[in-house]
Amino acid sequence: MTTTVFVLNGPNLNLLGTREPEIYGTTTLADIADMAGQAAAGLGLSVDFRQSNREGELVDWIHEAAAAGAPVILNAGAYTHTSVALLDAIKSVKVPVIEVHLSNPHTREAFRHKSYVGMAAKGTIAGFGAHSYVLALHAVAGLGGGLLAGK
Ligand code: CA2
Repeated sequence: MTTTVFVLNGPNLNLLGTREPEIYGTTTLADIADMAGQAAAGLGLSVDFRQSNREGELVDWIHEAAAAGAPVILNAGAYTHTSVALLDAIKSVKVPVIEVHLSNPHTREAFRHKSYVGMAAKGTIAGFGAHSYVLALHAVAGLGGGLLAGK
């Protein structure tokens, strides 16, 4: 059976490719969804790719992934740096959650250096643009048979 990976994207990422190309590039979120789908297929995985501007919806989707036994790749956008609710959600589930970022928050403003997501994530991939998502899928594939055995 193919493992489905939930790829969850937070606020404003729907605007990718339209503004701040010097930071985030010109790739759109739809482009990233395509790239992720292709990379996943090559790894024997499938992706359920979503975006929301609402914190609670991201929390609900983490719960949904856990109920489905699906690993999560999460770019929580700015909620990364503010959301105790996302931290608690990640801590509450046994499926692995991998934090991804397009940019490297540690080379940016000080307020981006703290990650609530990273406090509970299995690991973090940041700074490789859209390719961060592909690298995260490789990380999920590398978890192999232990995938559902807990974090
Ligand atoms: O580098 C990343 O992936 C971030 O998660 C992106 C977030 C930022 O708050 C994090 O610190 C790092 C921002 C996403 C906003 O995306 C935009 C896209 C186009 C135009 C404006 C914002």
